Amino acid sequence: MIEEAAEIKEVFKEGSVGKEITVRGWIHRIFKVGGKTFAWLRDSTGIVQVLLEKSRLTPDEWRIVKKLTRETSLEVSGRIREDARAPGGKEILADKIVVYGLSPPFPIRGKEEVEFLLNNRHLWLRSRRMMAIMKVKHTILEALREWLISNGWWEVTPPILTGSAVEGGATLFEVKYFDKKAYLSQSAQLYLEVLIYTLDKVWSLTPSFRAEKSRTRRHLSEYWHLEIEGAWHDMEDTMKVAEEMVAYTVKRVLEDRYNELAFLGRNPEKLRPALSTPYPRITYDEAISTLQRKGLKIKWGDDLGADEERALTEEFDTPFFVTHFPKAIKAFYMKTDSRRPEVVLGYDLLAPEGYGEIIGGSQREDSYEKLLERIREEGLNEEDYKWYLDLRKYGSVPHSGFGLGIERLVMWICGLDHIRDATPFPRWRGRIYP
Ligand code: NSS
Repeated sequence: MIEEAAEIKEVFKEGSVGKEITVRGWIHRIFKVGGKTFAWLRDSTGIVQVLLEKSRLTPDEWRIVKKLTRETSLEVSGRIREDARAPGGKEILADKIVVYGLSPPFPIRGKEEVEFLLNNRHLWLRSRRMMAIMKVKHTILEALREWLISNGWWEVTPPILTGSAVEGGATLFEVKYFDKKAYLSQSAQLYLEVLIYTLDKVWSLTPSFRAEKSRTRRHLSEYWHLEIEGAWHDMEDTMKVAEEMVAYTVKRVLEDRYNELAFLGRNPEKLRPALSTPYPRITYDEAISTLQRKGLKIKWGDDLGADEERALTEEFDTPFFVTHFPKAIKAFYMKTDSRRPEVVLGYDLLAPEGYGEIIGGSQREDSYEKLLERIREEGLNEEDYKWYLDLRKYGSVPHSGFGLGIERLVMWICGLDHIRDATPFPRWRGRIYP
């Protein structure tokens, strides 16, 4: 077993000055002045300055100190003392060091182009920027789970290998499955719809795959998808779930990750309006009039693209819903509005400041005949959806659900201008390294 060491954050606790401590991590920065070497040591909890002096170390240790480089991993023991110039105002005066892995010159120095950093992603992930984003993402996932579990939603585990499309054939990834064809899941929705007959209110967090042809700032080909499905829930019921869950998540991030947001250059205060619910709701019809008023070329029946969404977000400083889209631009499973059969009981939740859609949801068609009709209209293979239709045959219930793109949420909360940094190993339009 490897002996225990303290976390670097311990150095900065009150009353730590004068105490002996052993910490370990990687050298984040190093500079040598005269007979002294200053190494900033990094672990996941912080960065501490370590002062290495010849007089306090053995000749063997000092020989190693002279070879120390950035990203070398090491363990240091010494006394904590105050130093106004050190990060956090304290440093460790080293009495002992053990080097684990000496690093040759680190390829990333600080002024590299995006492409270079992507090609060295496995090393760039050690940066404080990526660390901050990953910590925010952790807190987002923690808060979402917390909210769902404390509100009585059951976590379930749908498959990734699937036999049919949920969100249309255009973005399906096909895989060879023994002597058959299968697909990578675009959404767990159809499986969650099965499971509400057992558990009423279910949710899952899974990877979803979309073979998006275009390269945009907000599309990945693999992303983390949080989905919920509730029996006895109409559209409005799940909109409430969406806004409460998002508001709680923002609250938790502001409580726990304020410093990370600030480090990322995100103004945390811009998120504060999102703490108040309900979020505004506008219909698709209203969205179209607003866009036309703003001079965009769009007519009733067109889908809202990134530009249209961005223009709408200028109207709000919180997330907001757009509801009742035309049936023709939405998925086959959405229930139509009985008062207006040309629109569906579907909604998107858009994040402000230009971010746009983070959630897509709807009430589901619960009539066997109507669903069958929609499947035929869309030219889908009836045989593939036989089991899905059965759900409307054996004790159908009104039900609704939604899917939230985790990286979209991370992007907005962190204020990122590209979705790729919302995930450590981004995949988009053919890119699969490392
Ligand atoms: O296509 S969605 O709008 N809706 C569904 O997949 C439903 N079947 C979910 C459900 O009701 N259970 O995708 C849901 C969300 C969408 O709002 C985005 O936030 C995210 O998934 N999404 C993506 N994120 C990143 N990259 C891509 N390509 C992407 N596509 C959707």
